[in-house]
Formats: sequence, C-alpha cells, structure tokens
Amino acid sequence: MKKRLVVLAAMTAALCMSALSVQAEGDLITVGFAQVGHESDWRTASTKSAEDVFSEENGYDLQFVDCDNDPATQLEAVRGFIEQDVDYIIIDPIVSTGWDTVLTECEDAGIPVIVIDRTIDDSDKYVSWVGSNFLTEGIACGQWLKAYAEAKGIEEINALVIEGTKGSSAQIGRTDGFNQVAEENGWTILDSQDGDFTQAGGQEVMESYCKSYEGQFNVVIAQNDNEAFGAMDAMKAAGVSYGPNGDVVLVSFDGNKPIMESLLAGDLTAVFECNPLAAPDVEKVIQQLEAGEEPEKEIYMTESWFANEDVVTSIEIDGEEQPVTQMTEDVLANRAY
Ligand code: GYE
Repeated sequence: MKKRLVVLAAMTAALCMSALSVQAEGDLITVGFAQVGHESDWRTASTKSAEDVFSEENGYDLQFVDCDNDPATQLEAVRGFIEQDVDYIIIDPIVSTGWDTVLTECEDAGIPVIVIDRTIDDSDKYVSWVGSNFLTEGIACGQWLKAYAEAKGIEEINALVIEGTKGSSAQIGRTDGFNQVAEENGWTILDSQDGDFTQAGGQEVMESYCKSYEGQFNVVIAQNDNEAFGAMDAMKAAGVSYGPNGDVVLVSFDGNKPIMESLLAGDLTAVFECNPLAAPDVEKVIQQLEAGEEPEKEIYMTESWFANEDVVTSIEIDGEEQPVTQMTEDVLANRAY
C-alpha cells in the first residue's frame, strides 16, 4: 500500500513537471536567425554569441540557418521564418541590397526584424541594426598606416588589398575608408580583389598578387583575419617576408584570438578590431520590444586598434584621438574572443 502511494506521488510529480515544461516551452520567445555562413573565425564567434544569448535557459527558442554565403538561400531562410511565424527575425545580410520586398513581407506578417553586423542599405523596414562602423575601421587602418610610414621612414606606399565578400557592407566600408586616406596621401593601390573573407580566398588572391606584382608592393591589407592567414601562406611560399621585421606591412580586420596571437608573434603589423559579440545588444532590443518600448534604430559596437610595436600610440579619426594598443601577453589574455 505504502509503495503504491509512493509510486502514485512520483507519477503525479512527473505529470506536474511535464505540464510545467510544456508551459515553459510555450513561453519561449522564438527567434529566427539568418546567419551569413561559416566563412571565418569572426563568424564562428558571432554564431556562438547568438547561441549563448538565445538559449532555452534564457527563455528563447533559436531557429538558426547558416546561409552558406548565398544571398538567395538567405532570402529563403527569412521567408521560412515568416512561414513558421517566429516572434522575431535576426538577419546578418550577406549583401547590403535586395532586401525591400522580403522586409515588406516580414512587416506584413507583423514580425519585427533586427539587423545584425552588416547593414541593409536599400530598405529601412527593420526595427534596429546592431553592428560596427566599417567605414571607421577602414579609415583607422589608413590613418594608422600613414602615421606608421612616417615613423618608419617608409616614403612610398604600394598597397595590395584583399577585399571581403563583394557587395557586403563590411567590404564596402573598409574599402571606402582605406581608399579615402590613400587618396588624400597619394598612395598607390596596385590591386584590390575579392578574397571572399575566407583563408582559401585570401591565399588564392595573394598567390596571384605575388606573381603579378613581384617586388612591387610593400603593404598588404587583408579585410579579415582569415584572408590574412591565407596571404601569409602565399607570401611564405613566394619567399616574401612580412610583419614588423619583414619587407611587407601586413594588416587585417577582425582581431579574433588566432590572429592576435600572430600579431603578438610578429607575423602581422597591425589589426583593426571588429567586435562579433553583438547578440547581447540584440537581446536588449528584443526585451525592449517585449516591454513595449522603442529601441534605438542604430546601435554601434565599440572596437579598438592594435599593433605589434608601440611606434604609433594613437590616431585621429573624425577629430577624435583614439589609442592604438600594443599587443602583449596581458592584452591577449584579456581578449573575450
Ligand atoms: O569581418 C569577416 C566575416 O561581416 C564584419 O564577415 C563581418 C565580416 C568579418 O566573414 O570575417
């Protein structure tokens, strides 16, 4: 008899628990995230940031689609989220145009869209954008190079640029920002080609640069970390030395741990950070919407500039003096990604 009671009690408890968890699941906020792909260390950090923030534990059901760098797949993913009637849609737009129709569809379905990282430039039918100022990153790179060349007595700049995915706002901003400073200073940009933000792409572009511009270049600008790794492999194979002790000034954008280790080791000369940990700010936007508040339309991530040497300690951007941090063991140990 006693035993039966215990079993009964246990069954009742189990029933209550499962009722509770059904109820809890019903309360989860469903978020569809159309991510660019998995092309780089930056992207991996961005995805992890979203998975950490939009976890079940935190009250979310994250529907994640890796769009494999294909704009058509990304539009399909967003339409899939509309069909699923998710509560919110996050888009990291592979390219910055071609969005108005699908954003109108989201609007008609009453699903708020939050844009993360790259920008959408042909529609404003989204609630908020959270990301980085890519133009500023490009200008920072240019201003640093100007000060570095002056300090090192480098009289002529003959640069090769390995661009990120063409048509992405990250590529557009970094290219425009750097070109602006290059023009002001009469630098020569020998070539500027698409490395698609991947290591293989960076290597391929650099291999062809090493053949076409042998002995003619003294600066390589890789628009992300992974392209910089690819460029290093290509230069190594071609017998070109790079970094603060080499013949070629090598810089990258992003600043994930692996490249920061290379910066400390003296393989690169400088790195211009782009912070991938935007998901907590996206969550704030969602929580504001849940509370019936109106979030900011644009939210900028903060980022810093890093160099192997302490030759240039600050640069001026838009009239503001910004520090350039020398990479050390300590700085590296404190990096969040
Ligand atoms: O720099 C690159 C990634 O959109 C800022 O995309 C992002 C860029 C980042 O693939 O590594």
